[in-house]
Amino acid sequence: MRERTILLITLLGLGLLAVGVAVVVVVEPLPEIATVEAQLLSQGLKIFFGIAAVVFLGVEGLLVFASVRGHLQGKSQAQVSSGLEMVWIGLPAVLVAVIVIYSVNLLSDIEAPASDAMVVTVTARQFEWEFYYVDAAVSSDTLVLPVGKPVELLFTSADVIHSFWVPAFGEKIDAVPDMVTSLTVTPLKTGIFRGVCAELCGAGHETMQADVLIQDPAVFEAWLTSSR
Ligand SMILES: [Cu+2]
Repeated sequence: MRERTILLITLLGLGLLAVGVAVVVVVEPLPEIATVEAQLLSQGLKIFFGIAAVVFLGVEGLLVFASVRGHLQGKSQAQVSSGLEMVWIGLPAVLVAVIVIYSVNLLSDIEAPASDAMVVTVTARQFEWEFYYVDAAVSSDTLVLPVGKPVELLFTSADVIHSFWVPAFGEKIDAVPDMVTSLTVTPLKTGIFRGVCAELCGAGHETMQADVLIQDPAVFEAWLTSSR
């Protein structure tokens, strides 16, 4: 009986490990990934979902196992050893500590400002965005970015609170009057990525698109020069 229990728990553990790895490999939490930061975020989310799947299935599995075994043995009440108590207090504590340390590191990687970043100031107003390329002194109503170069976007608002959200960036940031908020992005691939204002900002809010055009560096430089 004891050997069978050990075998069962070992099989359960291996099965859970397989589920965790499958979740991490298969489930893609973001709809699309256009930046290095979104890729880091996606990796983090996959690991959290993998851990959550293992914990959920493990706890439910043990619950069913204990209920069935207790029922078969005719016990109406569980008897708990203090060793087992230590395990179910200690294991979650270690797990949460690991997740906290990993999250803090991940967040500081994502938010780390790049020293060679191109600076673009963004002014939001009802119901449009204005992008200003500081070094080139160029204004644009569309955000155009080159692949591979880190960009620091500095947001403010001319009227009410708006929110810049491009799902493929994995991040969302508010544009607030009299305040500057920042977002660093490093584009990974070319394309047009849909974006919107994600804060209800008035009777034209739904028209406030924020699409981003990511181009090859040479094409971007040509655009920037021709916009001067
Ligand atoms: Cu808005």
